[in-house]
Amino acid sequence: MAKIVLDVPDVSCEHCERTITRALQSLEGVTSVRVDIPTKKVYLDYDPGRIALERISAVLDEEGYPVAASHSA
Ligand SMILES: [Cu+2]
Repeated sequence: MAKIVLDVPDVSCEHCERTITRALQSLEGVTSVRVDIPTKKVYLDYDPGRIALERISAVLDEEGYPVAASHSA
């Protein structure tokens, strides 16, 4: 299991939080999603053996929330 923090600058409100949480929680291999609106960060627990970070980034991109940077947590 890996923990990662994504910088997602377009996060601005609870609507963004819901959209991102719904999109990521439905992905196989993602076990936990937490969006922090004030800091515009997404905290993720995921299994790198089941889903690649690139796939997670692509899904966020499709939802309209491009990832600016990622950091291991
Ligand atoms: Cu919003």
